[in-house]
Amino acid sequence: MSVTTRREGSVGYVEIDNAPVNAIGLSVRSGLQQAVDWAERENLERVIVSGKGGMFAAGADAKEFDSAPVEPHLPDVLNAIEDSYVPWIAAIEGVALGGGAEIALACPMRIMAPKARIGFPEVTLGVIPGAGGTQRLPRLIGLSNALNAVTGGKPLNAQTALKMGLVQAVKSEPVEAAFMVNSEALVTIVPVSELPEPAIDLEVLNTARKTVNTKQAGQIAPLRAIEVMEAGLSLPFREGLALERQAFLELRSSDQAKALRHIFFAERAAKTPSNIIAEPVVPEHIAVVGGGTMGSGIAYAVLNAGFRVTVLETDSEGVKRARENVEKVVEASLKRGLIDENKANERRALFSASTNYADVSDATLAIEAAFESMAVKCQVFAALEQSLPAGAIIASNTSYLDINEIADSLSDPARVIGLHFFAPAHIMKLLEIVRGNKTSDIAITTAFALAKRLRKVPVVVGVCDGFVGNRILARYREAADTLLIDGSTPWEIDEAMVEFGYAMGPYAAQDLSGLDIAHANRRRQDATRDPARRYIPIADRMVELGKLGRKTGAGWYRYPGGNGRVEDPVVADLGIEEAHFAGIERVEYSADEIRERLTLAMINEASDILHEGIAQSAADIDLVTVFGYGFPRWRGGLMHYADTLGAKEIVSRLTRLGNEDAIAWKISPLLSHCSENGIPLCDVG
Ligand code: 3H9
Repeated sequence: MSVTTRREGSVGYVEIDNAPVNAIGLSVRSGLQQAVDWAERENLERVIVSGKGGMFAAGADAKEFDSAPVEPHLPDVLNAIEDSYVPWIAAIEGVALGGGAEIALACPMRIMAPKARIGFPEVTLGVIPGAGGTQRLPRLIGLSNALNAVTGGKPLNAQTALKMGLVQAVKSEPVEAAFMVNSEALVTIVPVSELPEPAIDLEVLNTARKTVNTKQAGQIAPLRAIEVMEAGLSLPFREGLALERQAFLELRSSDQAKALRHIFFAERAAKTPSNIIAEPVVPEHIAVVGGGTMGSGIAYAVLNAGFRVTVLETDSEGVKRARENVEKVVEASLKRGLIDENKANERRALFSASTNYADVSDATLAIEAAFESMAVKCQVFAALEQSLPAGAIIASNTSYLDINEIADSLSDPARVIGLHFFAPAHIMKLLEIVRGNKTSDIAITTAFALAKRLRKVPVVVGVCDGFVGNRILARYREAADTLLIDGSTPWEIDEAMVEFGYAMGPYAAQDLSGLDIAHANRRRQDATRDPARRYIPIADRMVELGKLGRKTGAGWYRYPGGNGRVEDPVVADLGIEEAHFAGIERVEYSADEIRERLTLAMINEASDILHEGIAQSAADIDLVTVFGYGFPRWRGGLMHYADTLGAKEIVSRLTRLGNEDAIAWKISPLLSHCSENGIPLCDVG
């Protein structure tokens, strides 16, 4: 049974019991409907509803969203709860999200545990609250608060919920508190649906729309939520509810909702390694080699998860810099309210920096984040092998270098693995776990265990230049640079990709990370680059001119006074000049053509990556592109997006582009295979 009932005197106790998160699927809906009938049959004074396992309910079961809705529908069940002459009390522990929060709204009384959270995250799954949330919430907490809660999707803590009037009480034992409630007082509470609807406030509605258009550009659900909530302000409750239901069902089967569900479940599935069973090493003390920006970010991420950390540096200057860098991140986190002074001190207490490898002799995991040079890395790994206990895992944070070569420099290459963090390491969720030829299963499961503690999204990748993410990025940039010389400006390209859903285009992003990094990579690749492949020299010219990005005040854009960016005619001229030198007649590309070329370039490269076994599945590539490279989540990741085009269509467009440049647009064998056999890319792997 997914819902259990029991009677205690004149009080009924209803418990949602659907592990692991009490998702509200058919059996829970039916169980709740039966509980309403049971409470009336038993002539109970009141009913207390809560969730088993310290969790109220995580919302509708999103796994059911791919099939047709089956009765009883949640809005009807909740109306039955609200209309019942037996009043219900929601006793909320853990989370009450989406449909879970809507159950609570149907109860005349809501009591919340101090650490519980309540919220409406439906838009993060591409839908809107579909069981009365858009209609009851404004009546209960006012239009502005309701719009923020529904369009933002962020759950609220107990104190905020209490202040807003979303719950009536916060109690450490909500179920016990509910048993103490006076039933007579309970029946006098006006049901939420009968509260007067708030007045139409155009200013509040316009502000909500504006916020959505800037923060969630391209997403349809938040705007639809505003529309439905606005309509509800001048409609009787039941009519508003019908409108909400219609919008919910439409959105549920939309491409965006499918894409967001795909990413939601892919993220969860990624938490455990497939086909590997090995006891992970459980580190207490972690060594981080290198206290630069990346090393200190990694150190802070690891401190955040409660590990003791020692950063190793080469000299006392380095130690000082590492201390300052970590302290900077602690201060920034304090300032942003992510941690309080106590938590900051906990992190400071767990942190040390040293030049002495003997200080990490008990560390069972080391993460090297030293200079990107094979010689430096091999030296560091040799020193770590000497100092760490046997069996300790030694990881490199290299973005490009060959993990196999590093591993082969040690007597036990099985303990070597790549852990590719993304800057800022304590914020970015992606962790590429690089599996070398000889990496042990223990090293892999240790990496997964670490990712879990750090709340990162782990993706296993194979060894190649750039692994999965940077290899796709390199092709994206190459395709963009080709447009730059053949006819476009950086701002036209950026704008086209922002319209596609990226928070920033490739050139604004490069200005942020610095043009020197990509430049160093190009120099490293000089020796192995196919001489027949077109090489675009504009980025090299930028570096020659000292335009390295924001840090030098100018890159693809100029940043006068270090702030707002402006287009730079010198950069536009560079494209024209280089085209002239190369004898290219420039053409104008529309935003659609720009988007087509850049996305196809990435899809083609990603297909090769999958074909070569560097990525284990298309879903893994989706996670890499969304969590590490800003690909719009609501498009479901690169390969999910590719499947919306279809392999056949992609191959036909690539064939057309291949007439311009057969090398750059050489079609991946995997795409041809999928096209010929009608297989979606997401079914590969
Ligand atoms: C909605 O409610 C619509 C209504 O308004 C209208 C209806 C008519 N469905 O995240 P975790 C699974 S829309 C199905 O790793 P945590 C998850 O896949 C819904 N399954 O745990 C995983 O399965 P597995 C609005 C779900 O402790 C397992 O539970 N609600 C759902 O890190 C554990 O999940 C939301 O958007 C679901 N709704 O975090 C809330 N939720 O073990 C979405 C979870 O097989 N959920 N699963 O991999 C969450 O935010 C987090 O899961 C939660 C727990 C905070 C609850």
